[in-house]
Amino acid sequence: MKQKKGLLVMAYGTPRSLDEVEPYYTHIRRGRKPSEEALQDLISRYEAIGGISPLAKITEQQGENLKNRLNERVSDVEFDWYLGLKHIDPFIEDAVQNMKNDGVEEAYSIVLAPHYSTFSIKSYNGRVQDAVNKINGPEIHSVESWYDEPKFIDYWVGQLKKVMNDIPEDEKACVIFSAHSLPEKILQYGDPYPEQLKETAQLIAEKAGIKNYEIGWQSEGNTPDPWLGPDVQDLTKDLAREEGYNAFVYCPVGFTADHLEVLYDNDVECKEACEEVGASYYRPEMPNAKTEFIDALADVIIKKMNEKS
Ligand code: FEC
Repeated sequence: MKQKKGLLVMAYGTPRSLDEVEPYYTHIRRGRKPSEEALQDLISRYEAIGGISPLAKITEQQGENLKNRLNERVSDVEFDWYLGLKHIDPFIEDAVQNMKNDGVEEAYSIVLAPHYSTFSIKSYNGRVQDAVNKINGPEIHSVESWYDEPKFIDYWVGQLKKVMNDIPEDEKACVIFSAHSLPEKILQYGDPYPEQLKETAQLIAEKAGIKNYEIGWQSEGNTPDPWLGPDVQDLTKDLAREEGYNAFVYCPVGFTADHLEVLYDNDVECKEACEEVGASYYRPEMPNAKTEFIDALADVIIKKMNEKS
């Protein structure tokens, strides 16, 4: 008989309607309501990408497909999957409680973001362990990062090569690899986030045979403290003016899905920066729930299972 195990798939979460934008934004701001101006600004960004983010649907498909792929590949285990979100229900704590209610004794968890930071993965995994301790819940083994997972690198190599092949010969292109910016203070604590992004970029660039590439940070928050830079839009303008690039290929490898930070911050704002300097804009497709990417995540979970045994 197959052993039953839980699979906790965690992601950022997104409002499912414009009415949910305010509570969602308040949660991101750790309980402080945004000003009316900031709220309207966020609503207008959702409107610009079609009214609402496709992220909720994509996260659901990623979790479902990962569970199915693991059940195909691991013959003696049957996984049930649970969705745990950072900033909207079902929250991470709800997922841990649901596992406990269903009698799950052992589970694996993964965040749908590749790079480890105290601000991101550490806080997801910390919430998992706090919830487990509180309800004496299932034993949960949490993945910390998967930024160099070979099939994940291969996914981006494939997409990048497709885009590079279509760039006309008279365009001098630069690839910009990026992740979500974080407050610069993470550097004081030796946070591995910037190094991991650098490594992801190097691995993809080497395998795709890309010489002209840079690393940038995007989507920085609206707070007075300094954030990791260079910001991708400033970088675009500086590189066009100083190095003569007239095409930019954006690879937001810190994210896995089409959502606001990609559909707006890249496809609207970076595109505007390109237009300002007369350069062409390109962006490879995001992993979403594509088979090759889901298989990479299955590898990550299987490695975690082997680590334990
Ligand atoms: O709805 C959607 O489609 C977009 C979802 C979304 C994703 C996402 C990923 C990350 N964030 C990270 C860090 C921060 C920090 C702040 C912050 C603020 C926001 C706001 C929205 C938002 N984030 Fe986000 N992020 C997404 C959405 N994020 C909306 C608030 C408005 C704004 O600033 O634009 C600043 C919080 C503060 O005020 O103190 C920090 C990181 C990731 C990638 C890892 C992950 O997915 O967890 C890191 C998707």
